[in-house]
Amino acid sequence: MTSNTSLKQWVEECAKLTQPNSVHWCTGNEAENNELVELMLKDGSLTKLNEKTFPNCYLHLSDQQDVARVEHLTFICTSAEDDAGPNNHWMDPGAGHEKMDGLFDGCMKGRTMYVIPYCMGPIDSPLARCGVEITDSPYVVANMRIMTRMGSDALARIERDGTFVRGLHSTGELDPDRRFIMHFPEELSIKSFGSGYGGNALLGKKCHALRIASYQARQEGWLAEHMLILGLESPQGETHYIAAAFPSACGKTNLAMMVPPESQAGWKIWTVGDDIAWLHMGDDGKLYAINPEAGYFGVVPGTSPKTNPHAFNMIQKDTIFTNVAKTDSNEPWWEGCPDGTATQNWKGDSINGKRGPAAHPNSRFTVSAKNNPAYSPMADDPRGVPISAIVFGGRRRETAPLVYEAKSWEHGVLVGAGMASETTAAATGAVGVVRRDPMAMKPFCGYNFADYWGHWLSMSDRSNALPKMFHVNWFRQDSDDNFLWPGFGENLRVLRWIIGRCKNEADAVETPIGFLPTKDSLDTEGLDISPDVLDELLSIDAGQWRDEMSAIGEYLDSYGERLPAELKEQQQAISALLK
Ligand code: OXD
Ligand code: MN
Repeated sequence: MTSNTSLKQWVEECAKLTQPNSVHWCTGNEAENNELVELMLKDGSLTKLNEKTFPNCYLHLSDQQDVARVEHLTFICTSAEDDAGPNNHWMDPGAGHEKMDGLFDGCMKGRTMYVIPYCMGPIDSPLARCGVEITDSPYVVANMRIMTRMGSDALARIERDGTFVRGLHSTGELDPDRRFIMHFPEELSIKSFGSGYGGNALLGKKCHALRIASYQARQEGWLAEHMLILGLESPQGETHYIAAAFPSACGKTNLAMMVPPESQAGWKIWTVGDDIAWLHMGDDGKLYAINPEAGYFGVVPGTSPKTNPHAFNMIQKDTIFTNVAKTDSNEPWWEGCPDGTATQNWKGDSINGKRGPAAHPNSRFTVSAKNNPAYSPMADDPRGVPISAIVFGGRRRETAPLVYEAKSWEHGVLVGAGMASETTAAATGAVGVVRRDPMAMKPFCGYNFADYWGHWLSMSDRSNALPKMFHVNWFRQDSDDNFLWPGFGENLRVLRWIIGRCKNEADAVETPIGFLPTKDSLDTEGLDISPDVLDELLSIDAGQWRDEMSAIGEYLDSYGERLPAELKEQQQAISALLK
């Protein structure tokens, strides 16, 4: 229980509405976790994996219709529709509550209601914010314990601060027709019904740390972003921090945990975060970032000693696997896993003769950040880390060069706003279709993008010490579908150029779209890349860019009157240079 009366009252109201058998206040301690695991092993929602080879690892197979975020069922409920913007589905808050309360009515009958106090960010950080999730899912509790600082310490902070984000969740009957994820940013509250999938059900993550937090951040003068945070340490021991936004399932986790290849001996990458960054301006005008999360909810397929050795190693223990396949030796298996042979697929069926992937393409691992050998010692620093560079990136087979630097903060905001990428399996719907995904926040911005870009632009009125901004594209392909750039660990070469630019040490050529590396300033020694391919990676096609800029212009126009004039001016200036 708690001394905070508004929390007590809200929990009572939720219990009255949902009518659970009992209410359990989570402490986050080990005994509690063990009890929940036992319960889930008994009811079949978890299976224990091979204790010898995968100690303390479990497999959860979800409902087959509940494997990804559901953007078409995700709503922002603001009093004025235009405050949610064309980038969101909107519902009137009164109608939203009525709809959700109808679904929640009596939904926890026969179940336990868990009350999860959690803190997003280091528990003693002034940049952190707290929330409470109420759920009827022990799987959600076990995942929230890994993904957030959850339990007694968070409750104590909530009692000290007096404020918290309210999140009510029930898995309901998992009926896709009775599934909604609703956000009420003006009330700092969330209601999620009918899904157990991480992005829909672990309310601290996308719902709180991005949709609600982005709204709150605008009011309070900071930024809540879909960005990894990494530290790049040079052989001389100097570390620079980079925040990078990529759309879902485009390799943020891999980049944040990269192990430098032999050619880059002496360099080191430290992970601060792999998915979300909260950026606050310090008194010195620099942006300081914290990772609000405490664990990783990463895409499993493709994780191997080659693509991400740290992730591969860290998920050998203490991990909850969701929707992967299994071998005869009761070990998890996924496409790209170097060992074993799957005999059971993610649906729980024997593999024999079954078509399709064995592990679901959006199958996930949940694991504590403490398991990551590259976890930055600065990740728990309450002050956050100073950001030298902001990087935007997408999955584009053509048009976008390997890397370029924006000419100014304002131009950088346009680069972020114009981001586009091919869709992935992280959300339901078609995969591989190019769509605009500004700042990788299309599914996550809790208010009108036009106001959001205005908020980004306003940062430069407050500071002359903002990070430089860049755009990268690891995914260029030729007409035979071969990737032009080797990617993975070799991406470090690009990060080195980026930091070189921040230190005024690396050369560049100016083009209409920004500064591109000179051939000599990007280290390509030892890479098997022909001069022609390098040329293609480090140049722009004016015709393609004219089309790209006019598509960006049309997209910006769809935001109407609210669009900041500055953004359109940037777009027009670049279009003019391309003529
Ligand atoms: C995620 C996502 O799970 O972006 O991080 O979908
Ligand atoms: Mn994400």
